[in-house]
Amino acid sequence: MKLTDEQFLADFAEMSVCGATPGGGVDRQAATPEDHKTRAWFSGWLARHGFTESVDAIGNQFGMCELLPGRPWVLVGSHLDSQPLAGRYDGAYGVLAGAYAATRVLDQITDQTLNPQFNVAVVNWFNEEGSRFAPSLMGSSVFTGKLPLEKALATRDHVGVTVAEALGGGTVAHGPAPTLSEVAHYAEIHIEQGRVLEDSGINIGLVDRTWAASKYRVRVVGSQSHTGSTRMEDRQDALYGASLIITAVRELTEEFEPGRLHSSVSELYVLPNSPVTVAREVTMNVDLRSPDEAVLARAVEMLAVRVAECEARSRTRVLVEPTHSWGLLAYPPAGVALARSAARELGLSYTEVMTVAGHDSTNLKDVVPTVMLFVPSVAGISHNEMELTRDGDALRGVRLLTEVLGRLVSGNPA
Ligand code: HGY
Ligand code: MN
Ligand code: MN
Repeated sequence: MKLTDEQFLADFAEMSVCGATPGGGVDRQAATPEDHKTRAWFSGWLARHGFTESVDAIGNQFGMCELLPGRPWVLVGSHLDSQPLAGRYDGAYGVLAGAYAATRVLDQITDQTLNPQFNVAVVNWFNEEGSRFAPSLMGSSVFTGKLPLEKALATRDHVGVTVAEALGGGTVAHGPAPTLSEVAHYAEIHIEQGRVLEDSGINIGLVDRTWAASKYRVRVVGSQSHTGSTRMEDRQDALYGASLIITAVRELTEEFEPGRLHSSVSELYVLPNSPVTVAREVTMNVDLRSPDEAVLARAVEMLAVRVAECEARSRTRVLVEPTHSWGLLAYPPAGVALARSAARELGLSYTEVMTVAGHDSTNLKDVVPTVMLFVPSVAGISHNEMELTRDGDALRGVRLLTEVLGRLVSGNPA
């Protein structure tokens, strides 16, 4: 039985029950019970639709269809984990779209309208979000050799649980998963998480470049004391020092033309976090992004100067540790050309776009011929329960991904 568009929407709604939140979103941070539940749902879906499941040592989940034993694989997918109190579409849409595209390509092979040159696998990359376990893009970073497996498995969440322990709570590595050297192509579709497509009324984004990103962990070390009795001039208030840095990070964007630098501090841990005790230590993140590497480098330099000023003013010690970064590498032009040709054939409107967010394809594109597609996000809202991609846009994306995947699997990009 061939899978219909209605079935896609029904499957998406059913999957979205896993980790559902009262406000209409999902909360499935990596390797939590909610993530394990979603993975188990996907595992059942793969089994019902004829895929063989395998899971590698970092928890990347593959649905494999080996058509030509020994031949390389075309991978298609995204991620099922989410941010806290997040939307239903970020990542999960791309995994289910990939599964449907793969199923439809397999139907074409069965019908003998497509002659495969490669094997096909759908992938759910582990911990793309990096909210519980930093850094983000963890599963695809291990897969592409950018992050050592042991380091990833030993990463702790903020209550001290390791990735290895959390994965063990519901995901057991099994089966021969594809490895990097066995992958011929990668394709991913994702919601835009911005509003370029919606504002211009265009169906599809052909992702040709990515913004660069630099992320840091910042520790502000002060001295614990009484909030009432300690003289102001004696205080070494870590939370005051952190608040000066938070303001400096935000105000850094005003030094550049609008849209050249995005900056944030979005995570804060305060010790001892008590109403009557001046904070002795604050740990927080800093996230800087730009479509221009020179702007990013300048912002990093300026931030170092401002952090030193905040440090002196608050009489604290500030330690800045880089945690994750990526450059402004382009997506392979051949993949963009293939996607453009496929969109044209299907009569879809399209435009080249930069991705501002990171994706698993950010990693894959550096080592494997990669195609990255966007569908519109209503009002550009993401990492929010209100995140929405309209059904028509979601279904158009599945059609395009099917066409792209079919061309990759047949070895015929034209
Ligand atoms: O953009 C990010 O940092 C995330 O990995 N999506
Ligand atoms: Mn995502
Ligand atoms: Mn995300």
